[in-house]
Amino acid sequence: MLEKFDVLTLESRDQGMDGGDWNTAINTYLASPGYSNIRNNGQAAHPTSRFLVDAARLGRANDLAVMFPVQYRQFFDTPNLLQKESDYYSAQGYGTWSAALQEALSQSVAPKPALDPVIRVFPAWPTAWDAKYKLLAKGGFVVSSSMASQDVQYVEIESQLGGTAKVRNPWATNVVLYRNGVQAETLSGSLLSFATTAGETIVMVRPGTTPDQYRSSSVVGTGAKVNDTDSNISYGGSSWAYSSGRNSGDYQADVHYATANNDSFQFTFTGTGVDYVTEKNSDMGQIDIYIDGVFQQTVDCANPTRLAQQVVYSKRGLATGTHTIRGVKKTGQYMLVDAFAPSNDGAGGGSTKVNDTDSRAAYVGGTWTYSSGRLEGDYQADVHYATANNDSFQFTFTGTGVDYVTEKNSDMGQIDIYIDGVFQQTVDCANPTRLAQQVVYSKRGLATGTHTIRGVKKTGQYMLVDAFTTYN
Ligand SMILES: [Ca+2]
Ligand SMILES: [Ca+2]
Repeated sequence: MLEKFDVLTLESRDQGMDGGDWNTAINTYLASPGYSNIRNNGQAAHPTSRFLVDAARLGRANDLAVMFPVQYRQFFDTPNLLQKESDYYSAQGYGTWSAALQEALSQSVAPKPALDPVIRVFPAWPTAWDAKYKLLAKGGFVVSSSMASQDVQYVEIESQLGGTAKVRNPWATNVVLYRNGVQAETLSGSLLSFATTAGETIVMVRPGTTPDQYRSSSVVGTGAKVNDTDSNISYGGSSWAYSSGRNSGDYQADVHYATANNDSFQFTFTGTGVDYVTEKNSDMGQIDIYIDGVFQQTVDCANPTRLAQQVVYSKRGLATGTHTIRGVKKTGQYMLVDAFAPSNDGAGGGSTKVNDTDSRAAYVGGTWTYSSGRLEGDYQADVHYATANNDSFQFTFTGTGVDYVTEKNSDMGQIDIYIDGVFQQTVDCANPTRLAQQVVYSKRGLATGTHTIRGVKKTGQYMLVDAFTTYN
């Protein structure tokens, strides 16, 4: 597709061919509504907006560090992630979303029309985000590269058609080429050019490093699935086996499985949430789940028939940072790991925690009581609680998402949750032990504006409200 900045690119700038137009392009970008709305005000644009593609073409990595999380909220409004457009569902936004991701990760752009394209790795990728990719570039070059700790580790080019490859040097050093695994020439300069033959694989590294040392660089994504083969997953115990080429619908057709109780898995991720993805079947059973070493709950993977890619446990609302999820096999013949999906909901940027005492929270019914100075770990040490079924709370907020934060305990039960008056689901706050500041319900992807979340007590002795977290 022709982009707005196909005739004025990072290569036009770096090869001195922009004729002074680069500054005009940047000024136009900075003056655009997309910049003020998405970048400065945290308001997501329509899913089909190409503004993030423009930002990537202009090399605006720092802007995209803000805008990718803002715009991603547009894809959370339905369980299947399709975009709801009043009377139909659309997948169109994924095209522009993925185009922006690709342009941030990898570009092959010419300085001017009719000149040769130049491959650039991570031209607009936020440097704080470790990433690894493989994407097709112009000229039949399949490019892969990895960024870890703000450092481009290597560049690999698979030449499908042969011909000359031009690459913008991602380092300020010379570059050593390995051709089909064998060390070859060393190149210097900012713009690298070298011949390739069809079918040849060329790996580029800095002097003093080798391609092999980067083979296992880890990927920690946000929202994307991480397969069970990832190096950030460790399998504890002696009964683990790996099964690939499965026809059960698993992610990448493979799983790890254990047969001994107390064998365990652990996945380390960076983000604010995680999904554990596995199969359910009649020969599977219970798994104890821990987050950061703290027991959360026992999940049950038993089901009369086999179901693939089941999210049997989700955690949200963690502090931004590195966390672990651990599962311990308790019952059943098998425990499986298919994949994980670490997520980042933007907490810490554009999220606000609101205490249960806020004036926007309304408590309806005759049994509501306020309890303060609690020692249970509640937010600001207080909660509101009700004891009668059908008593309800309602919280009105402005934003695109909300978390309902409460306690879980053995004397708590089910709550029906409504958003803007529409029933969403029944959540269950029952747990053998008391757990504070639990996100029992999350909503994302609402249209920017004013919304309400309402909870109606259905079962249990108590229904509590500790806090809400709102998202811009
Ligand atoms: Ca898998
Ligand atoms: Ca509170």
